[in-house]
Amino acid sequence: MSADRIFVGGRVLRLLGDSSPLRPQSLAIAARDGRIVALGEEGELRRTAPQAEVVNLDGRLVTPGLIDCHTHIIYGSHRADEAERRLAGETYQAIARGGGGILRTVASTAALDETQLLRAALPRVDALLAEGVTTLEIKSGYGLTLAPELTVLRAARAVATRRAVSVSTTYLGAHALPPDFPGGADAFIERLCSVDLPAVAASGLADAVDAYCEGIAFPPERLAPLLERARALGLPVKLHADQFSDLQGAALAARYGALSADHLEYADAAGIAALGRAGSVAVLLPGAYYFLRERHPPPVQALRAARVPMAIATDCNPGTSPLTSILAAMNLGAVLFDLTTAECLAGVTREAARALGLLADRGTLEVGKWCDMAVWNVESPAELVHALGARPLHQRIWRARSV
Ligand code: DI6
Ligand code: FE
Repeated sequence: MSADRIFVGGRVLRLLGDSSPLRPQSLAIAARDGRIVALGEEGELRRTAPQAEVVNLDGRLVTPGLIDCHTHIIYGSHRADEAERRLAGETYQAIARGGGGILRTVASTAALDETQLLRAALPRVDALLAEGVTTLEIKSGYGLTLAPELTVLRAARAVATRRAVSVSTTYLGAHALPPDFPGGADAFIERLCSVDLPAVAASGLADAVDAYCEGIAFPPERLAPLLERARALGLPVKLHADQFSDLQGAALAARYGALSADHLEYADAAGIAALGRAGSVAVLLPGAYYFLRERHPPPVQALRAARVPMAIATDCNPGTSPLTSILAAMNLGAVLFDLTTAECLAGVTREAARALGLLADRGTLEVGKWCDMAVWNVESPAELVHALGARPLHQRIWRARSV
């Protein structure tokens, strides 16, 4: 198939999976209609498509476009005051039980309509795009009940109409128990299974379903029916699992063939083995770990041994991870979780795509995938990881267009 655009002169990291250590290749990349149609030697690609537009990358390092596979970027207001209270000695869990936490953001989110939510989120989205992000996952969850959840999901979808980025949406209805819900947690989950989840599925506004399996949220036995219902409705599942204690969230996620289990600080050996067998991705969220001053890092060595793929994401949310830098997330992953440069880079490309069920389409530079790329002003891949506050992006390419 003849190309309409050829990117030449790049030192390309394809992130194919055999990429440790990372060694850039001098490769030209030909695209047509936004997808990669060939990778190879410049002269050869030019000969096969003499009419194609040629873009010279001048020897720069090229990676797949970065993917932030876990964010809650649509929300009402900040909670910086709660961060101050935590530093003064209160715990995240105590603040949440006292009416702060997720429920406070639910209230500030309900105060905004879809347009206002989108407007509030766009500066955060722009910060990620300025670092080479070309695909962004956005969870609902600060709507909580059906109508506001649909509003949040619509605002999430609208991001992709306002910016050159792909958005993958996740319904997180089981994020917190609405105060005074008649019948309590059992009745709430029953309502999600019978009404909210089917309505969200029918709306087409969600690409996956997530749930918050946590002491301050829902225990695994309550969430099992919800994950089962999601699968029956044809939606893949994800799970916030084992962040503050070992609730056997990893095993629950694996049982439902989850695309990913996220956090995993306290996941045990059986849970990790189950994730390995299920092919689920471990999404590590070092921003939340850092902001909460946690001391118990996720079992990275055991995840490696069990061959569980590891992704890294910002978890951008106002409570536990007000982080809008995927490069900082990579650095925190390296410094706090001992991840290698290759793991950090794969964690925001190939494995992040896998965590969204989108690996067939993106996450590596291969024929047939979207031509989503980040072009960097750095010599070596390690510079992308081992810096904070640098602005190394030269150019973001989304679907073969420089944006
Ligand atoms: N994701 C979440 O949704 C929660 N933690 C996490 O990693 C809670 C976020 C919040 O406190 O608002
Ligand atoms: Fe989260």
